[in-house]
Amino acid sequence: MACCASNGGDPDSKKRSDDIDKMLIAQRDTLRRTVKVLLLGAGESGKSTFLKQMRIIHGEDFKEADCEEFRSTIYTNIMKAGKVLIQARELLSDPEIPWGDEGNARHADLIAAAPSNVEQYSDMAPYFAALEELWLDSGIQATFARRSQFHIGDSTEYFFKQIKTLSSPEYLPSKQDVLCSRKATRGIHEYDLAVKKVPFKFVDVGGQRSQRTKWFQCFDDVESVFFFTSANDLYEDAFRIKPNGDEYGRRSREMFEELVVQFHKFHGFADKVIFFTKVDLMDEKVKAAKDAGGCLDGYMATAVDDDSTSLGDRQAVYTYLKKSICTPELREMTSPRIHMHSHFVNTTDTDLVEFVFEAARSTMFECRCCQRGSGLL
Ligand SMILES: Nc1nc2c(ncn2[C@@H]2O[C@H](COP(=O)(O)OP(=O)(O)OP(=O)(O)O)[C@@H](O)[C@H]2O)c(=O)[nH]1
Ligand SMILES: [Mg+2]
Repeated sequence: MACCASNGGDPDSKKRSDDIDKMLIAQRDTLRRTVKVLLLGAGESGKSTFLKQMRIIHGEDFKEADCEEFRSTIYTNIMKAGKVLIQARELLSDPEIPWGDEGNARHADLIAAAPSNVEQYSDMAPYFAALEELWLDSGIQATFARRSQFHIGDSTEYFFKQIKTLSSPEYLPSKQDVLCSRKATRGIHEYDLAVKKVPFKFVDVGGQRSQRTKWFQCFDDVESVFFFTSANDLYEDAFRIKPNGDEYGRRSREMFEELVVQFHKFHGFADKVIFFTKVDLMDEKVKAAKDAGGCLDGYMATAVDDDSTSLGDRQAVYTYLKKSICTPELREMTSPRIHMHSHFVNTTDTDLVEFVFEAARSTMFECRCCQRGSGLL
């Protein structure tokens, strides 16, 4: 298809026109071949972290200047975590948590009064020493040990452990720091890259309640949906480690169900890959439960229907969590046209994400080739 009329015998115009035609054909070909992947799931389930990994592994890696942009996010993350710990220590009861050193109460007052959002080093500098002292206090450590009872960022320990490095004016976030930093996604973010010469378009949408209305705007031409859910939160819910029962599990199930049903209705075929994230945090708990002979912090595995599922049996827990999201009813409802696969992953581990994405990618392409609907979960 010629896009511009060629201008008589002018060879320059003719060449320009031919070049534009070639470019348009190439663009159309790229568009046709592009695999659009939608990243969906609850807030903080690891979608943006996964996208950062795609960028590191297959895209334009983070350079020093890119990492620098995360500094203020990291300052803000640690400041907010400090405030949460101070407040939680005061509020938690049964038993109450005393200060290890009463003298730290004045550090707590300083942090409680500080602004939550920190832009630059000079704004953060007056607070590093207080945060460092607080983190070492046995009262704050005891509070942190009870973090299932309140909400705190999953990278809190990671950043507090290196607060000395963070407090240097020369601090430059590493790639791992970038992966562990947390900023909620607002709006819709697209990222294009090529994997083994196949163009991919990843679409990252915020998972917090206010952002979820935007999900359905992104459904056009989607070939695959990667659904993210935190294995760690599902585990805490399923085994009643969290005080509010099956809240996270129920919400994740409903979210996934709605997604699958909507897709089934409007699109028919589309892969679904479920990523059970934060498996590193869950594994710590599974191990602790195993060491304690199936008990964890006094909670028993009473909540699961299947008696054979033990809190301390990693494989049994994985199977249980898979079934809890992709329920037999859902599979029945959507079979045989929807392909579902699942992976357990620590999204902050680049090697693991590379491995898991490769597995997901090759299964996706296999399924696409044979176009058979086998529920692979
Ligand atoms: N330990 C651990 N932390 C993780 C993992 N995945 C994500 N995180 C951390 O969890 C926090 C939230 O991750 P995000 O990728 O921002 O979550 P999101 O799903 O994009 O959240 P929204 O944008 O609000 O929808 C970040 O601090 C990540 O570093 C994981 O597998 N293990
Ligand atoms: Mg995000």
